Amino acid sequence: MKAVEINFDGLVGPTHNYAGLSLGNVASMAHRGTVANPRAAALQGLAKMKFMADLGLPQAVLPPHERPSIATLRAFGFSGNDAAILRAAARHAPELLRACASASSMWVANAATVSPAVDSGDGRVHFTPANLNSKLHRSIEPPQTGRALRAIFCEPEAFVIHDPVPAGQGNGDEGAANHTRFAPAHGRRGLQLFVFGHDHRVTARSGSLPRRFPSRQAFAASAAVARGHLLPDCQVVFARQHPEAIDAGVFHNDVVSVGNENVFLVHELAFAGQRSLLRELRRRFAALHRGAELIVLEVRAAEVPLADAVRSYLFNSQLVTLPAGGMALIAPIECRTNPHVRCFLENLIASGRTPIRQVHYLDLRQSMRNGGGPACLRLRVVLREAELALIPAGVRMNDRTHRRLVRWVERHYRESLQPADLADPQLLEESRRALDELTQLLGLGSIYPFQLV
Ligand code: SUG
Repeated sequence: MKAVEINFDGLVGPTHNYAGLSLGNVASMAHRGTVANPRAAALQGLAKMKFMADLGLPQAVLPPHERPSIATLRAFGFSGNDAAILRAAARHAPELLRACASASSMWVANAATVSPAVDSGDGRVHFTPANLNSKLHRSIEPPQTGRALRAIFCEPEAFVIHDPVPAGQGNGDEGAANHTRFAPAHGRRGLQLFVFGHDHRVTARSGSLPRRFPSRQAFAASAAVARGHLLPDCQVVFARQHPEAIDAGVFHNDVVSVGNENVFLVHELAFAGQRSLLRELRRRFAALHRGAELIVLEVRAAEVPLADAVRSYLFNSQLVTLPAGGMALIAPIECRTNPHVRCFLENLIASGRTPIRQVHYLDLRQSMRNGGGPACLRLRVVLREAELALIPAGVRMNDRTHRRLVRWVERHYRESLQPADLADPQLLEESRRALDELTQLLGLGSIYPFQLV
C-alpha cells in the first residue's frame, strides 16, 4: 500500500506566554513570568511548516484553541460578562486564569494518538484525542481538538475520531508524544510502541516511579488507545519510561527518543529495561516483515548526557524520510550550540553509516522556552492517497497558505505578552477576531464555541 506521512503542525495561538504551568518540564519552569513574543512564536512555527513543505514533505496546519477559555472560568464559578470574569479571575485566582489562557494547544504531538488504516482492524484511520488530564491547562484541550479533527477528517468511511480515554486519577493520556510507529515504509504494517510513565499494577515496586517529577502517561490509557484502534497484538509493544529520565525533565518520551520507518534514535536512559525492550522491538519488527532490520541508534550518556539531551531537545527533532530517499533530522537550533550534541550530530552524518543524511537546525526558541521542540509541534498522520485527497485544501501548507497565514499573524498578533496581560479583555477580543478569520482562511467552517452560539 502506498502511503505518505503528513505532518499537521499546531499554529501558535495569540496568547502565547510563559506561565510556568508544567511541573516536570524544566524549560516551562525556568521561564515562568518572562515576556513572550506571540508574533515571533507564530512566525517561527509557520517558517518550520514552510521549511518542511519546501523539502517536498506533505504538511498541514491545525488551528489554535480559543483562549482565555471563558467557558472554563465559568465552570470554576465566575460569572458576569467576559470582561468581569477576566477581572475577577485575575484578582481571585490568577493561577487559574493563566491555565485558562495558555496557548498550549500548539504542541499537537499531545493532541491525539493516530493509527493508520493499514494497522487497524477495520481499515480506517483512527484518532484518539488525548485527555491530557495531568495538567489543568492542557486538560481543557480535548473538546476543541475533537472539533478540529472532526472538521478536517470528516469522512466516516475513512476516519474514526474516538472520544478521549476517560480522565481520572492516574489515567493520563498525552497522545502521540508517547507513541512511535515503525515500518519498513509508511504504507506497510507498523509496529506501534506505546510508552507510559506509570502503571497501576506496579506502583508498589521500588524504583519504578520517579521521585522528583510526576509521570503523565498511564499504562491503562495507552492500552485503551491500542484497543480502541483495533491494533493486532503482534503490532503493539508497551514500554515504561525510565524514572530517572522523568526526573531529569523527560515529561514525554519524545524528549528522549524519535523513530521513523525502520530507524529508532534513542537515548540509553529512555526506558526501564531498555536492553530487553530493544531486543523485543527488533525481534517483533523482523517477524512482521520477513527478517527486516530495525536500525536502533542508541546514544550513550557518555556521548550526550541526559541533561544535554533535555536542554538541547536533540531527540525532539523530527526524523523524516526525504522524497529522494534517505532521512533528515529537523533539529532545534539549541542542538547546534550544545557542544556534546553538535559533536554527536556531526559524527552521525559524517559516518555515513545510518540512513540519516542531513541535519537542519530551526529557530523555534519561543516554543522551546516552554519545552516544545520541533516534534512537539507536529502530529504525524500516515495516509493513503485516497485519504489524503479527503483533507480540506485550505489546511495544506504551500507558498500561498504560508503567505496568507504570515499576513494574518502580522495583522492580529501582539509583539509581546506577559502574564499580567492575560486579564485584558482586549486580548480576548483580538484572539476571537483572529480565530474567526482563520477558520475562513483554512476553509473549516465554525469550530469555536464563540462561533457556535
Ligand atoms: O505540556 N508546555 C507543554 C510542552 C509540551 C511539549 N510536548 C511534547 N513533548 N510533545 C507541556 O508541558 C508550558 C506552558 C507554560 O508554562 O506556560 C507547557 O504547557
